[in-house]
Amino acid sequence: MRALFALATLAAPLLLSACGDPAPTYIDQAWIRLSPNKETPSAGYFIAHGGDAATQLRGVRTDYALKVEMHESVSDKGVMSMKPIDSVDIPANATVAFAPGGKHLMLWGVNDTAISRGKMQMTFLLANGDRLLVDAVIQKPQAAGATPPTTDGGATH
Ligand SMILES: [Cu+2]
Repeated sequence: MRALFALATLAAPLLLSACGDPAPTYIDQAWIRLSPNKETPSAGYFIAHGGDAATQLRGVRTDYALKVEMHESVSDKGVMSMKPIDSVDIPANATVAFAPGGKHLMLWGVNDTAISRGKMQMTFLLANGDRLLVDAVIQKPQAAGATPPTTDGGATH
């Protein structure tokens, strides 16, 4: 009887120490497809990796654009359109992709300094209170004047 009691008290600390550090949610592969003109918004993409606990992405902020929104592309009877979304579920241990044709960020007024640097820092706000700082690579549009030179014009001399 006494031996059994001793065993029970020994077991308690072992149970407590079994909890490790939970894996956090994180973001990677963030990039921005820069709009060819300043009047139309640019699009942002990334991958969210869920940690051990499910959470939600509640918004994205940056000092390097005037406004950022989360959007979802939807197809209604074959017509593509997009609508703003307030939050996105990030299930535990799952990945959620913001990718062309699906969920994406819209960024208005991307800052010239960020464009010349080729990247901008963004802050991802999670429902669990975490704020994740991520550098997004800015991909510039293909040069608009990339048409073949016409100096010869194909004419024969
Ligand atoms: Cu959009």
